[in-house]
Amino acid sequence: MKAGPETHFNFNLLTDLLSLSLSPSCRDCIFRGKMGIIEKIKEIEFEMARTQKNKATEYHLGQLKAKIAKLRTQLLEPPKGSSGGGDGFEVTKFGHGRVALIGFPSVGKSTLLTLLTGTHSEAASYEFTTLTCIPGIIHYNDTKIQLLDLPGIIEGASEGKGRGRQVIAVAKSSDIVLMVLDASKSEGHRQILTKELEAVGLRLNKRPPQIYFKKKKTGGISFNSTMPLTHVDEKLCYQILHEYKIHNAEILFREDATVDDFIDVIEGNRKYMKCVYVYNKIDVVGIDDVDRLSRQPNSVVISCNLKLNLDRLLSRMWDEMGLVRVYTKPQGQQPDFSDPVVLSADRGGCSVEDFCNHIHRSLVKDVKYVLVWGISARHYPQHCGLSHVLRDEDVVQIVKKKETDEGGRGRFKSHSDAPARISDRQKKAPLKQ
Ligand SMILES: Nc1nc2c(ncn2[C@@H]2O[C@H](COP(=O)(O)OP(=O)(O)OP(=O)(O)O)[C@@H](O)[C@H]2O)c(=O)[nH]1
Ligand SMILES: [Mg+2]
Repeated sequence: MKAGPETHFNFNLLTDLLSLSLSPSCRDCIFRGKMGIIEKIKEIEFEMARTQKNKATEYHLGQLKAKIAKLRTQLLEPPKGSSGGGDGFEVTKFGHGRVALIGFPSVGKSTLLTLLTGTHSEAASYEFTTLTCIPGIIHYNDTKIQLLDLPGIIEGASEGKGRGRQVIAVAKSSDIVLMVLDASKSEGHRQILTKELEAVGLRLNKRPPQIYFKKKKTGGISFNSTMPLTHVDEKLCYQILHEYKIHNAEILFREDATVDDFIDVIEGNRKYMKCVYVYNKIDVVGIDDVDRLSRQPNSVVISCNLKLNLDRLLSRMWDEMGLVRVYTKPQGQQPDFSDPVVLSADRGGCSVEDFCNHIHRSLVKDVKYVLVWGISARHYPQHCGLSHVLRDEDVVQIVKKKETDEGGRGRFKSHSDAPARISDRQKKAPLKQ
């Protein structure tokens, strides 16, 4: 295998590299390749910091942002010719949702996991107590939610410091992130962690930008917007597209988006996730601080040692996950409230069709209509079709098609019982003379 200095790879630690069964010269090449990209990013960041922000430098800054986004994507790409595996924390998905605990070392992630799930995870006052991913299960509202305790991450995690990249990869695979912060430490930690997660394409508590973007084969670039744009203009977009070597595309801005939003849309690999900021250790700070922290957006204050506010944390987590429990009701019987079908918008959708598919793939074609009781119904029971969107705690009874429903009745039947091939039909007895 020949690897030039530009080879991209996603191994995180130098130790990972040393454990590879590659020749020393090859390892050296890969290492230099990665360092090359990180250095290039640093150089561009330095140039951006030096450049004054004004109308004249706007286009230049936009181009630099696009360059950084491209390099970051390169950094995340698996090495050519490999399966992209590497040494990650593989934990099988279990339950109806997955929640990852992300935070600096020694903020109380393992203590929280032990409290919420009953699964023991080593907790100690020294940093980096946890070295791998430890899963636990929260039983909440008739559902099972997988909670993952992860090693602490530090600044520079997105570039591979510590085991940062593996940790962030697990965070990406989860449904929501609980960012655990130490209430007694600097508030800057929240920004640092958010920046680290943003650097690898995670967007916390944001919705995808309302920009339509489609690459084309010919026809040049068509640029349109449904409202006046204050952050970008046509020329800036052209320059960014030029940076990506895109010369034919259709673009429609449906909101007053920023340059970063536009780059996110071009890159197309961003993950938009909900995040709850959990301030732990409120037992060691004053009541004023607790009050201030609890008023920050998407924040919950807790204390693991005193078991304060944990029920609030669970209910907040539940709300953010948006799980929809649907109970089934067999015809003529009471609903089965013990075992709900759990749906969610992120995992396949919440329509009646998704509900049927959840029970069995072949069910949808047999459904005539469903009867729905609950918040989503206008009156009880409501006759609904497959496209009806269900809400949490709805009760559903499926009414199946009957034989006669398929092909009409009596002489309107679309298919008779007669055999399809004429040769198979029985001849009528000849009329008597
Ligand atoms: N005062 C106080 N200390 C706490 C609280 N929760 C946890 N701790 C302490 O914080 C220290 C670190 O807790 P851990 O649960 O190991 O923290 P961690 O985030 O898992 O740390 P790493 O695994 O190293 O990343 C332990 O000594 C805990 O006793 C709390 O609510 N209040
Ligand atoms: Mg831990």
